[in-house]
Amino acid sequence: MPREIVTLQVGQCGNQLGRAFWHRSLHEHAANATTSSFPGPGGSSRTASQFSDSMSTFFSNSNPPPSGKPLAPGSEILDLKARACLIDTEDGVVSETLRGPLRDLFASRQTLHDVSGAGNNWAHGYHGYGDRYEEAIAELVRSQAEPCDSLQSFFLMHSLGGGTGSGLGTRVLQLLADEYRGVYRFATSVLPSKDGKGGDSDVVVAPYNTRPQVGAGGGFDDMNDVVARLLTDLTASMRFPGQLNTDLNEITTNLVPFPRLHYLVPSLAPIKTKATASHGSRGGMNSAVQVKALVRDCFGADNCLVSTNPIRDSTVIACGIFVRGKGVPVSDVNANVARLQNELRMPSWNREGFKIGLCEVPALENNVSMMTLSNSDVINDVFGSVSDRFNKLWRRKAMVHHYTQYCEEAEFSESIESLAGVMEEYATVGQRGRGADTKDERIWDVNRSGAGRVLF
Ligand SMILES: Nc1nc2c(ncn2[C@@H]2O[C@H](COP(=O)(O)OP(=O)(O)OP(=O)(O)O)[C@@H](O)[C@H]2O)c(=O)[nH]1
Ligand SMILES: [Mg+2]
Repeated sequence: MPREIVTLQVGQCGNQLGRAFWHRSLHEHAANATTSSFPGPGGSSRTASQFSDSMSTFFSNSNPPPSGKPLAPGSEILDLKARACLIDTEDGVVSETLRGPLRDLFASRQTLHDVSGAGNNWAHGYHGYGDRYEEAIAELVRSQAEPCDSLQSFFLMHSLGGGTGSGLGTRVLQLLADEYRGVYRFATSVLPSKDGKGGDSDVVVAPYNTRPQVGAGGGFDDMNDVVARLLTDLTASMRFPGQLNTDLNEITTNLVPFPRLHYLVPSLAPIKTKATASHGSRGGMNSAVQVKALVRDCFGADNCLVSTNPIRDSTVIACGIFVRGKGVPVSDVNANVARLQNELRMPSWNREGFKIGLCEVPALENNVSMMTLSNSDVINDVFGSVSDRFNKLWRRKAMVHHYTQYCEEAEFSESIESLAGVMEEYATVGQRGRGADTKDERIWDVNRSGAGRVLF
């Protein structure tokens, strides 16, 4: 039986990502819906869509108000609601969601918003709004978590460039860690682009907002849809049948060998956005050739959702490979894993560090598709660039006075140390992957209640 996931979307980007995500997951479930007979008026029978087990991961179903009685899987879909909390310190984006095409999925009691925003200031989001709304957010989360039979995980969607998603989002992650110890947290974090081009050139202080967390042109819609696909693919094999089912706990356990090294870099193949939907079909290829081509794409630079060097040139500490499509043989995937074990640089203690998921239900646009999540030292490219941009401002103490209205200057130094520590740990594991065969006992030190974080 699938287990529930509660989604928290924080700030503008988080809420816009959330919209794309709910739109996609609704369509995906509609495309795979089953119908059943339900009692109609006067003892008659009628057919209607059934609230399935697989839908219950992301959605709840209940009798319409005033009864509001929760309905179990197998019931007729009556009042379908997303298991979600919509949080922002401005009201524009959340209100738009509540007026838009997805409005029936959210009750207003699932939302929490203020009016004036955190003004692109991490400290304002974390300390100012965090202190003010901590209790209310805890209550909001409880209202979604308590009705779950077996809560598996929290999804957090946010950006790291502004003030609310990054600051208040961090606060939310801490709250979840404190209050739901055994429940995994999976954060989808949109990073400011490296070169300041694209949508985030508006946020000069983005490096300040990004740094404390880690101790693109083309418009947001396409990008948000790619993120939505990633999250539906990530959970496909726990929601739908397949030859190799994986749930989020297994993914986190396998991909996060050390608690601090929990940054997972995603790749998708094919990457099909609305703009490119008519290109790139691989119809007609046999499965073995197709899977090999998808693997090649995922480990190259073009299909990686973070702009870095190709994954295949990095040290890969652990990797998840998730395939969606009907009738893809496990042997085709295993053959590629065997090849990757030889080709990739991996630490000697974790050559087996692949987690595979195989889901029979294809993604919406493609008959066969693949997503990979790599825990790799390639992430140091990204952290290094955030660091450089941070230091350019920090050396002159530029903009710091905006932050010290809400926090001590010492927090800056602590976050610098924290990020340097993570980078060093990645570099050390990466070096070991490059040669020295070191027996590292810490592989067993898996942080069972740890968080995974997918970066874009
Ligand atoms: N991918 C993507 N990025 C977005 C979206 N909206 C904003 N961003 C990026 O997010 C960063 C700004 O963060 P926002 O999410 O707007 O800020 P916020 O969390 O609402 O915080 P404040 O407005 O400062 O209170 C910039 O880097 C933007 O480019 C979106 O819908 N998709
Ligand atoms: Mg905002």
